[in-house]
Amino acid sequence: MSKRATLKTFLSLITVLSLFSTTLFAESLKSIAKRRGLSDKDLIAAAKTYTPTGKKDEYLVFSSGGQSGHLIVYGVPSMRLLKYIAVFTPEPWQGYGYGEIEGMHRLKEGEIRGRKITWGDTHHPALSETKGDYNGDYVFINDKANPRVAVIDLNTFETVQIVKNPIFKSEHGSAVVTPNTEYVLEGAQYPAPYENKYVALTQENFNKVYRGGMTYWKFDKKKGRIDLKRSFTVELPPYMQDITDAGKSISYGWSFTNSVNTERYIGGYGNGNTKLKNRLANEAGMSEKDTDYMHIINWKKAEELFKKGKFKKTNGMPVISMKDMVAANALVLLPESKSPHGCSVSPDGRYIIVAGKLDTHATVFDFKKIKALIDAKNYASKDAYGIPVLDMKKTIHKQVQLGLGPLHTQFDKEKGIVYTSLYVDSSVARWNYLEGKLIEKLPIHYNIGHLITAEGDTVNPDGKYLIALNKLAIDRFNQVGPLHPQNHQLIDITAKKPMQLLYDMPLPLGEPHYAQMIKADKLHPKIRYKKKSFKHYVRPGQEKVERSGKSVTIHSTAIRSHYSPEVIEVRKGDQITWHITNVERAQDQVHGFGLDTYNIHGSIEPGETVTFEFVADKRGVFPFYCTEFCSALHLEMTGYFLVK
Ligand code: CUK
Ligand code: CUA
Repeated sequence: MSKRATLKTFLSLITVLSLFSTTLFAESLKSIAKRRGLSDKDLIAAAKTYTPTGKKDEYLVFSSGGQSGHLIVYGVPSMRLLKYIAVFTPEPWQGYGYGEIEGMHRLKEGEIRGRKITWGDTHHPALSETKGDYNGDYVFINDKANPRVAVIDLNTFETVQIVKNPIFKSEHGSAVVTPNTEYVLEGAQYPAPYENKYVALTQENFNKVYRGGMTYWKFDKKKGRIDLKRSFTVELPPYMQDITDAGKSISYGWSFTNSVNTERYIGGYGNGNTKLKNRLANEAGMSEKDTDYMHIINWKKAEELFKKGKFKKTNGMPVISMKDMVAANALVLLPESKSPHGCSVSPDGRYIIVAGKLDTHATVFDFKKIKALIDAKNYASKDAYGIPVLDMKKTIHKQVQLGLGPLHTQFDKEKGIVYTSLYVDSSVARWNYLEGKLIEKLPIHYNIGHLITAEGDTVNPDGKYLIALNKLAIDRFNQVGPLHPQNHQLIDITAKKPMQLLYDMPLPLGEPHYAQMIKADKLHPKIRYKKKSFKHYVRPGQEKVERSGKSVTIHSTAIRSHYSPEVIEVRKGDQITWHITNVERAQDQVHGFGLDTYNIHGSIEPGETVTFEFVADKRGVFPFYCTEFCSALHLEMTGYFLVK
């Protein structure tokens, strides 16, 4: 055949093949849809979320891990899980709490009053911000149960600090950052005495000694750590402070915190009485009044008071009194529909949207009006603690009927458009808060708590995707016993109308509350550690075992596929300090280190030096080995630790 004829045959063959393959593909797509019972809508949803191998996600979500005490990272739109970051809870794979000294130190740092705490109730992650936009440097997360806040460095996705609140006994409005991450906010929840003392639960004591509060943890950006010495707390009444947001742009310098139980109801079960009799149960007693209070705090002024030394220390925490805050006109209360939950500041900082769980409305407050009243000291009344109270009517921009159980709100790219979760209705409301108009509702499954949109709480929301963080899954997944996974539902919000449900993702790790969605290209995590950045870095060839009395220090290296040294002999009772440097440079070449029955496990990442400390308190022969399948000869990556 001539060259030209070959080409001709080849071309016609390609045409036939491509025709054949399109019909084949079209048919098979149809037949797959038929076989699996998929509608056209389902196929579109699949195409919008399916992410072929090797392709990356546009956004990353940092979700609280609820009672697991971890932080969960997943991608959008694929909804693929990427990482559980160990924060308040031991996690062996990452070497967090199993002998690796970094993780041990973190958990030690989180001990409260000498008690080791190995769980946390994480609710609200907060990505660090610059000028009100996520900068991708850090993420903070709170522990509601044991009032603590953690700092996670997004260079390594590792927890680098845990601070504990020395005066709160629980917290909730946290973690929240101010627009330049000047402060990380932590609001108390269940009022209690600041001191760690017994104070009988009488109404009088409750009113006088029990307290709420708002802590402003100073974040040192250079060090990447919270600076305890520059942090302070504003004393608040024993109202149950709840969700908090920081002001931005025109409301910069202020923070807003909802509350419930401004009735200061202390419960009907006291003094061993388990019968209700004439007393009300908590849920009724705490929602007797029609309104509760939003706490409006000028943290810039509080900062000035702190710097002037206008505080008293309790358990080492500087506390600025309500009296001093009121005198500085820096603490004001604003009535809001009773038992509110969400509190969200608009991207331009002007509006604060509050949704009351027991009210079908969302209220849009206008900060301009609030500020004018505060500046003029135009107050309607005072509460029992002498804190001025604003006239609610004078501060409202709009009140919009959305449905049953409105909770949290996030913002769209388009001005005025917001999304509010409706817990009781099990739906998401899309509405316009500037015009005060409900646009549409989308049913979700089921009982939504928080919802998030892409960068939806920043000065520059992206819109695009919405995720419903549902509380119940019920019948959405295969049954796995009475305890079900959580259900995060991905929703497409690019069209003006309607919203489209795209994907259900089960999350079997605690009950996440809030999450944040950040553009993936804002994150620049490292691939390997700089070996020299570790004090105990071990250079290959310089491995050794040193003894000084009962202290044995092992300087060892790990590389595919051996540890050096491989055999280590010590005496019973020796105090062991074991440094291991992973001298690998290649991406993802991680070595594990597990030691038989000593409850020691670690993760040694490329370039990293990890240190283990323990006492050789059991005699015997203990194999150690690499727990990551790092190479073909990974099983051979082992050694013996002998204790005589
Ligand atoms: S809270 Cu759980 S759904 Cu802790 Cu933000 Cu509202
Ligand atoms: Cu190193 Cu397996």
